[in-house]
Amino acid sequence: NAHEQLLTEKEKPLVRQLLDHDQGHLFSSWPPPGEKESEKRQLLDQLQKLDKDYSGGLVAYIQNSKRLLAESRSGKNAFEGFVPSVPEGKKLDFGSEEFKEFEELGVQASREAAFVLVAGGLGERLGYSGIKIALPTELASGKCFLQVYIESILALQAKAGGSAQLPLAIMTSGDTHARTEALLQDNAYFGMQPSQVTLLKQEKVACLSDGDAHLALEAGNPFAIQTKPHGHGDVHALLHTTGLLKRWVGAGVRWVAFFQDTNALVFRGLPAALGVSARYGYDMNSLAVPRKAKEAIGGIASLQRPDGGRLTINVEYNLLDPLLRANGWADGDVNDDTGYSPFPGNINQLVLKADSYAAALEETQGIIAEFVNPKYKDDTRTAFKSSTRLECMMQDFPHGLPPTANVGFTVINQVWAAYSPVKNSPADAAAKAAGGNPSHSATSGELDIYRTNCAALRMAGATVEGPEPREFNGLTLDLWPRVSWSPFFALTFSDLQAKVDAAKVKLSKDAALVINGANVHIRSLDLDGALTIDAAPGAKLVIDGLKVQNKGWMYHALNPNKDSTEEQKIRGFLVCRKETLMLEYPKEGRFVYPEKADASKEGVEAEGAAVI
Ligand code: UGB
Repeated sequence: NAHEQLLTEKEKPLVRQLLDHDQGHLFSSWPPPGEKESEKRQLLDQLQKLDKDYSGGLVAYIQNSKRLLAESRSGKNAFEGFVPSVPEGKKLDFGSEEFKEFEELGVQASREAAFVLVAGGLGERLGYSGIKIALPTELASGKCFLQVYIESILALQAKAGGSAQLPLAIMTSGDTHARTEALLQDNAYFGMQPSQVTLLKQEKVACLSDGDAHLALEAGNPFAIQTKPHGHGDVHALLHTTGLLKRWVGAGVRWVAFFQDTNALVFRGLPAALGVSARYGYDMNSLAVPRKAKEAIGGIASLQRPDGGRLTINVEYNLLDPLLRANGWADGDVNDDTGYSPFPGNINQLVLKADSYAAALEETQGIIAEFVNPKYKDDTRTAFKSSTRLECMMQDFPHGLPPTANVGFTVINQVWAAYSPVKNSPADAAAKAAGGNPSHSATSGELDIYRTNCAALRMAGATVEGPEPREFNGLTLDLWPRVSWSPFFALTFSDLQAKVDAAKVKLSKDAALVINGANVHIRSLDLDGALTIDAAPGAKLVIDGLKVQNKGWMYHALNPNKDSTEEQKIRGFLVCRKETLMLEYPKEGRFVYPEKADASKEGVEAEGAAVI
């Protein structure tokens, strides 16, 4: 009461509610009016912000915390009473006729798609100080993740035809927001219209100091509440509270595709997954990977709920084995005769049906399946070792859907084709590899792009030599010819087949080939060295009868005694460009390279070649 005059009219009900919800400790150590007024104002401002940033407000946060903390104390298992079975979904072989058919369906469906990139996480686990979407996907082209994603969406937009500009939302956080904005602005949005892109900034939530959901004050500062990230599940609440999803639906969006910050290969699988969603009308479709039993990724399972309803959802790997054993799977989480777990691996790349998604968010206010994970001091499960907070994960969205929802998955059987994220530092990656797990490092992320491109070329009929095993940062991985092409050149497998007469293409084991240009056609190429091709959108270039032999590019393991950049350190190598044939066509026109003797008759010009 003594501080009533300090409160604005808006703050009064909030403070009253907080007192009613047992949060008196926030104000109990306040000195008398007139003392530390600016510190008190800071706390009041922060409370207002926490109230505004949580869908439902701070009191709802405290109520949700009390409920979840009580469940946690009683040891309730999130899947208690649920009976698991193998879910239904589509399994596709990368590059097969069926895969191409679904890619084509997906391209059509993408006319009515919007895209969401969750990029609020920092690269601490990776040993990188910048934002992860600014990292080069591979050093051959040097394109960063954000550029690859945006070019993929623009390529889909161009392929789908029509006048629609496909929208992209990027979820950022306090850690990544300013740098994401700067990356877009410094690079002219990588070709997108700025109006196509919406940044949604996630905010941190209040920490809780005990099982009664008392908000935790900073140690040594009774005027500040501790905060921590709420998790990537925030993306649902943000799409709801900003009204963005509703606007998209109003503008005709039917599908919303989500992806993570560092998987450069996601668009090798996403068009097919969009096609599967469109064909089967899935409310939610997870692009998934074959999962080895006990691998440390969640498994997607179909669960019979105690109320008889059905839920198809990711079950984290530590919960899957006990859940299976408790339900008659005597051996728990084991491979079947395909050599993989029957439960596909979750990789958090999701396609949601926009109208049922919007209805679910309306129903839940976007707060879906929060959980709390306190580290208890002892078995009484009362005191915490350190403060905790509520968290949420985007893949838990099916909890927000009705039991009748149509939830499935799309697995690309070739695990390398659509998933190789860059998550782990060199030391953690080496430890994972030693344990027989995928290393998911900057090294494997880059080498897997070359591998996928070479595999696709081989499947199309090209002769691709290699690979050669190499050791970088203590990981022994296959180094394939360094092939990189822009999504405008080829987004789908059919594009690649249309652009390359693969039977007449040969790459030596150390070849490097970088292609930028929507209208480049390779009729025949024998490459033993390095070739880069840059053709402007209006330049139509045909490569026909080209034989390249030059010193090319060397991928050298880093010398620990020499200076290297962070980008080089996390991959363990650098590229030494000795000699490159560079073909550059910045102007409109029709070109053939090498120039034919009768070029003038064909009305084509040859220019733009330089050897550097
Ligand atoms: N992210 C945010 O945008 N905000 C946040 O608060 C946190 C993260 P991580 P994680 O690919 O195999 C996920 O840290 O959470 C973004 C799935 O939960 O890279 O450990 C962040 O920027 C797991 O089931 O991954 O694990 C990034 O883009 C499995 O699928 C994304 O969220 C695993 O990914 C993921 O964050 C996987």
